[in-house]
Amino acid sequence: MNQTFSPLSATASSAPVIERVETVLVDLPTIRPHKLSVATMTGQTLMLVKIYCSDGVTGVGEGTTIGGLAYGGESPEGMKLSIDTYFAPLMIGQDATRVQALMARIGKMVKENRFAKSAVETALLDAQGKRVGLPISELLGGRRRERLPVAWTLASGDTARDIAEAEQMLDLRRHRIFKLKIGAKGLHEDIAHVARIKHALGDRAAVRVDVNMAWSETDAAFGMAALADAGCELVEQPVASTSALGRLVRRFPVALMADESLTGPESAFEIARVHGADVFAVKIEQSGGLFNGQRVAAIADAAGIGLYGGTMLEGAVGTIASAHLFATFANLQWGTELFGPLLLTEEILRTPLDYSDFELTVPTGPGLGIELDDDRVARFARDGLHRTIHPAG
Ligand code: MUC
Ligand code: MG
Repeated sequence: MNQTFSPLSATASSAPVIERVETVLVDLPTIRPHKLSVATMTGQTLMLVKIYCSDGVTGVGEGTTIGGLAYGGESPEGMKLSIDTYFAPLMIGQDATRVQALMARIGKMVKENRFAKSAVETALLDAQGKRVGLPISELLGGRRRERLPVAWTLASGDTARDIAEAEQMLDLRRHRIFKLKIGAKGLHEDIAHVARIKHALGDRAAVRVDVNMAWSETDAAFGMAALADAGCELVEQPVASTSALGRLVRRFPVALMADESLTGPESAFEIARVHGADVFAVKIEQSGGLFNGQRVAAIADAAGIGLYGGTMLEGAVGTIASAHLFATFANLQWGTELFGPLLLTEEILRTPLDYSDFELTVPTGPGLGIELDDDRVARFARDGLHRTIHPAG
């Protein structure tokens, strides 16, 4: 009775162990300013974590945020500090093959820190996949699709420029689903912006909006009705409060998607319980890792809630970790927005990702199935503190 079961103590002595954990901040410029209601980004900081194991296998994971601390409670700098100071000592010497058990060990000693946990879990899964010769999607139960539809976010802050950008994406056959970032300007101005873009694109493209919680409930009631009239098919997180989402859902002929309210399985269950959304934007970082992302998807499926593969504007590593997860979902009714690497000016992979015919190909190699270009990473690694994020306005 007093004997506690420790999965880690069952480890065979020959099992590979974690020898070293390294973190680095990589600052990359964006191709244009990316304007959200919470911040304007002119660059993105990738927090990369590399795990070195005693069998010579290494794994890589990534954490990002949006606008530093403007989106949530974690920052790339904070993730680096947490991993270096608190995660790494819990990991060194532990069996590298028992990913869930090791994440549970970390979970006991580290509360919250969902983004950092996602980065570390990704690195452990990458290493384990390489070790056993399987892509991460297969470690997660097996992929159901090889390619994922990818939306693009129009967020230049200028309607004519957004229309030109959308036309270019259609011509290139890169994207035909567009998410518009609104909420920074007045309600009427925002609605007119969306209506102009939808009018210009017509049936050639789907138009959705993300308000990033900027509206009051009254604004949202007016706004959702007007957006539905303008031909917008989905409104993402118009308000901050989950109960307000529940009061807005199904009142207007436009789907309502939860994003910021969704912080892992517990919140997913709560939103499902109050029927607070039509769609969940699942993000590996917001969920606290890939396994938790699977749990969120299972809750959505059970509740009849649609699924969308979300992004925290990750670079290639976080994007492909997300892609492996989304490839396993039974339902992915609303596609994905895994365009993060395309928003950055610099390539950090040896072989670039395959974005073609409106979709992203999920790599088939072991682990993540991608290879970092270490020289490129070193070139953009932070040396001193760069300011890559500018406040909204
Ligand atoms: C968000 O809130 O969804 C996703 C796409 C994008 O442009 O920003 C993110 C964050
Ligand atoms: Mg969002």
